[in-house]
Amino acid sequence: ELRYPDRLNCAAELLDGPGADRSVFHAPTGPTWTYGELRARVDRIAYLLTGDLGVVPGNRVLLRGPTTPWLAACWLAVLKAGAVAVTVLAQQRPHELATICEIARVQHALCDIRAVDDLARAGIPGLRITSYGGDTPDDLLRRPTPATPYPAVDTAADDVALIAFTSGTTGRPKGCMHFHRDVLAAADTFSKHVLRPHQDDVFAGSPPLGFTFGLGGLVIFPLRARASTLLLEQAGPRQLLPAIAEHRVSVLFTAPTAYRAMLDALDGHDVSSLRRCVSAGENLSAATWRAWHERTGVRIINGIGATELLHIFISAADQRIRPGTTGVPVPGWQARVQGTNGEPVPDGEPGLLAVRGPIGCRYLADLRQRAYVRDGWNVTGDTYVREPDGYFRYVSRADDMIISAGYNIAGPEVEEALLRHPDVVETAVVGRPDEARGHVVVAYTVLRDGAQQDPEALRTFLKSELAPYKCPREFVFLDALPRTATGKLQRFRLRTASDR
Ligand code: 3SK
Repeated sequence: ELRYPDRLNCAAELLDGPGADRSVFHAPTGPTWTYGELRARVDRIAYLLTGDLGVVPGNRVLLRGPTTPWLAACWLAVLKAGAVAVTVLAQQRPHELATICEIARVQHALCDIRAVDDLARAGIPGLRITSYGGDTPDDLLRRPTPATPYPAVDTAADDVALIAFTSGTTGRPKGCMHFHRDVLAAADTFSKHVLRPHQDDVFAGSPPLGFTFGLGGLVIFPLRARASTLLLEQAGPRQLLPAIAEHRVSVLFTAPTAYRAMLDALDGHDVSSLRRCVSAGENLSAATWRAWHERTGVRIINGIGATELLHIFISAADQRIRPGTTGVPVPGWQARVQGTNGEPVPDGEPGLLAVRGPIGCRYLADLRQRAYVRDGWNVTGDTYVREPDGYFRYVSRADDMIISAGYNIAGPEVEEALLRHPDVVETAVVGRPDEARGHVVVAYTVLRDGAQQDPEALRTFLKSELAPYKCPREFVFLDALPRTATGKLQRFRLRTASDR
């Protein structure tokens, strides 16, 4: 069981420690920061927050900008000053930002100068925006501050440190509140027991810091391990591959789609520095796992996490990894598969995934809390099978099940089979309402450049991989699949397209 002192400021915990001259942040442009430099910059920002800007403990501070060392420093400073960080995604548009500020009652924002216009355009009543990274004298980073260390605000372990917003794949955003102790608990469970980083590791990856997958993988975990991290503003597969070689990245966080795209572009890139590769955000197919292993020798650590629970709670490491499954509960977490009323579901049969552990879902002023937390278990909205030996295998999001002519068909299972076809880059399989069958299976598919759009060839291929009733009746070829700002597939948009 994890135990933390009653009074705890997680930013101070992450920043303080030996080795002030060790590297912490690398960026493609600009010098590497040491832990000592980071601490001094965080202290300057914390002084400004609680001085010039009038922030008091408990105030919510919106953070917006590309992934840079300064954004990470602002996040740490907000927490060190006892305020609450509300980190948003660069892609979020003015009306979404306004909703988030309304729900979280945000009154202050620290914003990269390059992202200020959108935020200002949102016209959020009472919001004081302070920019950083510009060259005017009122820029956050140009103001004078005391040279002495900033004493961290004496927060309680269960004071709120951050509010992470999730829109899921649809609906009004929900703010998930996380405590100071939760930040350390995410590191002291998944990172400590599954990832097991060491001080010489260099972390990098694609998820933005506004997504807790990125916040954990690119800031919290490396700092907790006194390792360093490469913060990339542009972190698509085309930027990641050369960056891995140049900075000798050893721990990579990204999503299955990026692993597939990197496989296509791997030739000529040196990825021999990689020691750990983590995949989350979406289900990782066994085909992608095997292809990555074959080409790089690295066994991808698959995982499932949730913004509600901060980070990953089911995963597996090293020889315990079983391709095609997510893994087992991370030490400190419990998981089970249950029915819609919480009743047990036998091993081998699909049901709803429910988990509990050191971090829980706490939506800010949102009645959907009652659906997510039932009898002390967090019901994540994923359908899973628990295998008799305790491994958890992803089936679908609870609403991705297609019922066609009385058969239950899991869209992701059909997708996994289609992805084994050499011409298929991405695919999403959904149900289209149909009078005779209830639903029919439709596959929205992105093909490799130059590949022929041949539904019959794909159907013939699938019939050798799957029971015929699971094979799509229809194929729709697209240039790209609709995704949320955090890269999650928006199946509902395809479903609505299918309804027409
Ligand atoms: O989507 C996930 O699997 C995830 C993983 C880590 C942290 C947060 C999330 C949503």
